[in-house]
Amino acid sequence: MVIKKICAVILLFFFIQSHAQNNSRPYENARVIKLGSLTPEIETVLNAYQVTYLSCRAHSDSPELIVKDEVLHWLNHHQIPYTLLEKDLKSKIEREYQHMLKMGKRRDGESWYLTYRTYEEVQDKLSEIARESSIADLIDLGLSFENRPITGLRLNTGGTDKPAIFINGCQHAREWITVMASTFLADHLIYNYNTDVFIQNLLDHVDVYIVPIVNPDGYVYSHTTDRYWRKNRQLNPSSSCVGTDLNRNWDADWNGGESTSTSSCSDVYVGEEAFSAVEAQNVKNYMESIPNLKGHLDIHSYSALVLGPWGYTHQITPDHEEVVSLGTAMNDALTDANEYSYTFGTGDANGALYLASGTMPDWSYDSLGAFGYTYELRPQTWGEGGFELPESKIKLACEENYQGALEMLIWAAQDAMGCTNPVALNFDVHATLDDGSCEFNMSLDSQMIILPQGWRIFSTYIQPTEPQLDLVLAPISEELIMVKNGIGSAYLPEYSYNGIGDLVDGQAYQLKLKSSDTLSIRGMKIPHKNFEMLLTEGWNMMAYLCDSVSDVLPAFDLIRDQVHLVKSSDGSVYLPEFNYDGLGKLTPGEGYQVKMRSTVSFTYP
Ligand code: 0X9
Ligand code: ZN
Repeated sequence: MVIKKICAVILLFFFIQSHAQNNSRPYENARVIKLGSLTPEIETVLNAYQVTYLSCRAHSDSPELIVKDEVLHWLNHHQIPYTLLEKDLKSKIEREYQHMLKMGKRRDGESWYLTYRTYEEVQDKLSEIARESSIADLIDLGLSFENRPITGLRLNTGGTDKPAIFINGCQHAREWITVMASTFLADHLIYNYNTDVFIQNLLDHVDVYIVPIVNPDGYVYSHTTDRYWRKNRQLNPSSSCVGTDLNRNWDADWNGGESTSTSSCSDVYVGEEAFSAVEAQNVKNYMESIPNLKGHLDIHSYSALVLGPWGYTHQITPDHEEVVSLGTAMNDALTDANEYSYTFGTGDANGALYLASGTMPDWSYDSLGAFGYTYELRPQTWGEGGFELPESKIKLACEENYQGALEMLIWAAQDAMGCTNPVALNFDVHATLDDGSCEFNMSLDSQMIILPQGWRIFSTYIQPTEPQLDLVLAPISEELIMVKNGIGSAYLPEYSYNGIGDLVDGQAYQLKLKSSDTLSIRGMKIPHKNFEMLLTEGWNMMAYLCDSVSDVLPAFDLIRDQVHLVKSSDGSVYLPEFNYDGLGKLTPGEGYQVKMRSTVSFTYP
């Protein structure tokens, strides 16, 4: 009786064991080889045997392949040269699983990065990070084909309109290190925010979105059933082959023929159409909703590369110089982190990789205008572990990825940082956060003008250093609806249309604000006592050029016979003909509509 029970327990144990993890099963008697050379004839035969291409190079000259003995026999028989890279793939995968079993329970702090983690463990980790941090929120990008949540973190320290970057791992299921590295990135940015002023400053300038697993179904499948699964798990109509290569399903040269296939059985299957893969569609929708997205990192493995746009053509982008400078900076940071050499390139990275159509970062660049890069993390070769980077190297890869990503944060932050004081000489209209670099010329003057909501006629006694009207009004551009001059030209900030051009000394302008604001203008004072302005017959928009309030009557005394009326923003008028003065004072910052009986030259007394 007791023995029976023990046997049952043992059997149950093996049953659970064998069902919990079978991702090595397809690799019974499988080996990895590197082919000497690949001809179209050989390729046809290999495809018939359904070999798995590890480097996923559609037309690599010497691909790395997973093969069974029947393929080796065929190669031997035809004297086709190859080198054996791995003679027992199954044990390699099983060893990795044993490591997860042994180390999996140690989850505290840095121990989490000692072994690879399941989808559930990653979900728990993200929730825990969000719960414990005040700057991180869980984000929900929708569901996968098999209804698993695609989840990530948004790091936001407050404020709006900040530049943002988006980082994702695991478009390709088997690239497990990318999940570890992107989780590590979120985890450590958040931790360092509280301890490191530099990181604090960076995160105060840039929002960071991190989604470690954009392909949950594939990732789970690579843990439970097939360690080298690459695609998602979407069913294909009228085919028994499952899955679309997410990184071929984006609408940038989709199905363009570079490392692509229209066969649903291929590892680089492009899908029915662009965004036919549920996960690509959902992640796309989310990315499109991020305001101000400046950069994107799509984390893959393996090869130790940094790839900039474009990946589908050898042509260079219009931003090539900046693409290269950021790419090189990131590549150096990845390399320097642990003195492990990474290579940067655009296109096929000078032959280090291959061109690829329909990839995610190319879509980010082409459709969102965000600089999209691919990282291929450690190792460089299959010999160093391939997709199964040894657990002892997980932390190293994570640190490299962290340093590389930091360069993108610095780059994105620089865009936002600058001198935000409009009165400064080096005022930067595009800066949203002041970096303390403002320089002031103390011999210059400035005028503060309080502007109410709605219509108002304004003028200044300052000759602005930068007279372009849109620059003069940049500090209030958020509130500004439109500006008109006396001859019917307009400046419309919403359309970035400046039909007025430069602010003209002595002229007043009508402007309309959404709500009241204060404008400060810096430059040289207009010497009003020498400043002659022409008041033409009919209506004029006249500036007030003195820096203090003065009475209306003496100001117009010399030309009062030619003046029909003077009117201010609030409708008060001065009618010399009737000796009626509803205006009283002329005020700096205000402008006046003046109707003349004839043209005269006028100077403020
Ligand atoms: O083929 C891919 O999708 C990526 N490589 S992987 O081995 N992780 O599958 C590379 C895509 C980017 N390629 C270029 N920018 N050339
Ligand atoms: Zn990949």
